[in-house]
Amino acid sequence: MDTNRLSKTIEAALNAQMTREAHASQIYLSYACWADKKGYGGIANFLFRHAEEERNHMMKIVQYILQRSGTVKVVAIPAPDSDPTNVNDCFEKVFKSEIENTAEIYKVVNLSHDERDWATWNFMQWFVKEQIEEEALALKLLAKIEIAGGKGASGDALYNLDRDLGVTPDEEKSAEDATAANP
Ligand code: OFO
Repeated sequence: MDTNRLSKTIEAALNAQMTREAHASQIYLSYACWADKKGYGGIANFLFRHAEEERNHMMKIVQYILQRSGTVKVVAIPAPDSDPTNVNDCFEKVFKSEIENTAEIYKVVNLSHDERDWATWNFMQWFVKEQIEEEALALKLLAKIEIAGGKGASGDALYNLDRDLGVTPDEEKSAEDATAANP
């Protein structure tokens, strides 16, 4: 008896997304190591924490595939791109990577919709919401570096930015939780 509750197409798409989340984790890990080596301890701390978050995203998909009695295929993770050239470049790369990941998540959502696989569609909504927050967080990074001087950020501005990011929370507040008193 076939107990797999996932179609072959959905199973393959979920496996691919699982590897993409692992790839995202490696990207954050490599940028964190780059930042640490440059002496940006706060930025490194922020990126190390985010590498962990992406790893958690990967695990959610692993668990979901298993829960649906599908097969998880653990494959090689593509290497991250080259190191950033400066902090501005680092944050731009982070934003680009999140946008690309959102596009891939939407593809899985579309597929599950096409197949009327509402369990997977529902599961993927967590990721859709998470990406709103992740993109907002990445945009915040870009805004901060812009204030600190963009590509030319240095001295006190960069020092303060680095210190700030060391204590920046992992999660961005969701717009859904906003109220007039607490926007
Ligand atoms: Fe930053 O993304 Fe996972 O989902």
